[in-house]
Formats: sequence, structure tokens, C-alpha cells
Amino acid sequence: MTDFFQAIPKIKYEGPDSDNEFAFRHYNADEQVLGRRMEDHLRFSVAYWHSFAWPGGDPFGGQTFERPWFGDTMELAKLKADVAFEMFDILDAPFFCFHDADIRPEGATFAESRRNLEEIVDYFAGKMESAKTGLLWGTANMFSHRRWMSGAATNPDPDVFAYAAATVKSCMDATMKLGGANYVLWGGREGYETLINTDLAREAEQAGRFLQMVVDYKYKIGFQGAILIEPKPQEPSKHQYDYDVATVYGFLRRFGLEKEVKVNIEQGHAILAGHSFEHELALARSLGILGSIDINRNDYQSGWDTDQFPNNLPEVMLAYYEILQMGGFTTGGTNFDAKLRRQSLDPEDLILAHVGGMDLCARALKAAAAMLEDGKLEAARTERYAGWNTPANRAMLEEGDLASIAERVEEEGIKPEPRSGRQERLENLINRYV
Ligand code: XLS
Ligand code: NI
Ligand code: NI
Repeated sequence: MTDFFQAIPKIKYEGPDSDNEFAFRHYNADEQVLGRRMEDHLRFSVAYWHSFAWPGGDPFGGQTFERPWFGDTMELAKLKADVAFEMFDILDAPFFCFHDADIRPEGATFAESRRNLEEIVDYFAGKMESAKTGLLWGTANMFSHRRWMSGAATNPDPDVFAYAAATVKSCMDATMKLGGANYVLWGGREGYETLINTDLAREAEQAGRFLQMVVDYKYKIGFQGAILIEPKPQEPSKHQYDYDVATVYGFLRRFGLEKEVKVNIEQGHAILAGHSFEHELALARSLGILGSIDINRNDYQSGWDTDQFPNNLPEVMLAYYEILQMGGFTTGGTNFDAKLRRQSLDPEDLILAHVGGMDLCARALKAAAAMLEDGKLEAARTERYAGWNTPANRAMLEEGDLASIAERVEEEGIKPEPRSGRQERLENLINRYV
């Protein structure tokens, strides 16, 4: 045991009336929601990078957090792992996620970095034998070190492409070894700062080829999890190629990978792309590529990926409504890719941020489940499209052409009658479940 979390107890469910800060009011892991345990629905995951590796910097100032494990040695990396698994235990978290760079010190060569990674992965594996927490996904950090400044797979320098391939291989191996449910690719610098020096067409070909290699390697090693791309429109690059769900789907189709790769959708990224979170989820669901979510939100005023813990019940409820309509997560889950505000220095802050986020998601899940069970919203939606159920209208869609349809419009004197979309009534309906 480290002494980082001192006397913080394991967080238990105490119900909505509890006065205890260190308790869940809504998240009750064993409670059944639509025939599935809440824990199995939500599949919560702690993000290693924000909770344990991020020093509290912002664009105007550096480190604010003082953590006893900050530093570049293997010994400190192990202390960090000890604290991380203590936190997973306090929260009873079923999953965590990591980048290679979060968990191991960078070596002087690729080989040394890989060996460091393997040693820490073994250390994790030892802990995971007795811990409940599993790995939701692993990923490679191909955006922090200066070698990645012009991209990883889309870099103009083939040496960087090679280094990226070796890096992803090592991270897929690590993910496989720890029984990861998914492998994520977020291309923070797969994009450009300026088009003046960029060959868009070539970079897209490189990215497509790279992704094919990732999929091939998945089969080669027999990795059972899903490969996920995490869309984001910009930041750190001015323009990021995996802009949003629609763009990623177009990219997957272009390279014939739409059956192989799904998406990990982050709330804050959806907003940065000018969408709502539920738009991105609904679109991915309709395309059959909805894999997993990062539930962190952005501040609506700052226009920056502020990675805050979720706090907007109606919005998160609509997100879980999409997930429930898909039949729930399979390999995916709810990852808190969220960080504390840089003034939130205390170990308690780290725990309570997650407690609040977990409770908020649990409330959202229960509200979404109630809305789905009730069926009123879906009935209204179905009713809106009911006109398509007549044989003539179905035939129009299936075998019609402009000329025959035009003939029918005149013959039958078809004259559309506008009908209310009932938005406010439906908003009122939704608010009853929140
Ligand atoms: C950054 C991304 C990143 C991914 C994992 O904005 O959200 O944290 O989730 O590389
Ligand atoms: Ni993000
Ligand atoms: Ni993310």
C-alpha cells in the first residue's frame, strides 16, 4: 500500500439520500437496468494519462500537481502503477485505459522504450491477477514527443512512419497481453498545420495503408478486441484527418475497412467538430460503427478540449439512449478521458471527480432506460414516418423512378400536407425522464 490516498475508503452505493461525499448515490453496480447489471452497461474506465501522468499544465503555465511518482525512472513508474491500482480499487472501476508513454519512461532508443513498456506491462499483469480492473483499451501516444511533430503514419519522413509502425505493434502487443477489450487510434497529429507544405493525397494513402497494417496485425496475433478510431477535428494540429464520425466512415470505406474498424466517440471532440454528442453517436450507430465513448466534456465558452468530467444530465442521457438502442456496449465502455482542473490538487479531488462522473452517468443510464422502456419517444418517431408503410410508398422507394413518380403525383393529385414536428412536445416528454 502507498499512502497517497490515506484514509479514503472504498466507495459504496448508499442511495440518493446519502450525505456521505465518498459514496455513490446512483451508481449501484449490481442493480439491473433492462436486464443487465449497471456495471456491465456502463463499463467505466479510468484514463491513466489524465489521472496519473498529467502534471496540471495549461498553455500559460506548467505543473501544478505534486505527485510522488512524477519522474522518469522505472521505480517511479511502478509507484505510479501502485497508486493507480489503489484508485481503481477505491472506485471499484471495472476498467482502465493507457498510452505507452503514460506508463513507462521513454528510453534512449526504441528498443529501450519497448523493454520499459514490457516491464511495466508485466507489472500490471501481476496486479491484474488479483485486481478486478481490466483493460478497456490500450493506445500509443504518437503526439507528445517531438519526433511526432509532423504526424505519425502521415509523416513526410518514412523513418517516422516506421517508428510509428513499431510503436503501434508494441502497444497492440501490450494490449493483447493485458486482455484489452479494444485498441484505440487517436491521430492527434495526423493532420496538418498548413496546406502549403502538405501533400493531402499522399498522407491519406499512408494513413490508409497504416490502418490496414494494424488490422492485419490484429489477425496475426489473434487479438479478439475491436480496433477503434477516435475522431477529433483539430487540436493539436490545425486540421485533423479523422475530423468526425462521417469523415472517418468515408475514410474507412475508401480503404475497405468499414467492417474492421469502429469509432470511439468523445463528447468534447463532437462539440469541437460543431456537432452534438448525440449526433455523433446516432450517426455511428446508424453506420454500424459505434464502438466506445470518452465521456469527458468541454467548457462551452473556452472552445478548447478542456476534458472535464461529465456534468450535463440531459445530454448524457441522450448519449446512453443511443447506446441502449444499439443493444448496449459490446467491447466498448465509458472512459473518463477527463482531467481535474489544475487547481484541484488533492488526492480526494481525483477520487470525487470520478465518483461524480460515475453517478451522473448512472443517472443518465437509468433515465435513458426508462425512456426506452416507456416507448413514447420511439412511438412518436415511428408515427412520423408511418406514411412509408403503404405498399405504394414502399414501392416508390424500392423501384420508383422520377418519371413514374411524377406521373403518380399528377394522376393521384398528390398534395403534401405539412404536419407538426412536435419538437417542444417531445422535449417536454424527454424532460419527464431526466
Ligand atoms: C485527445 C484524445 C486522447 C485519446 C487517446 O484529445 O481524447 O486522449 O482519447 O489518445
Ligand atoms: Ni480528447
Ligand atoms: Ni479521448
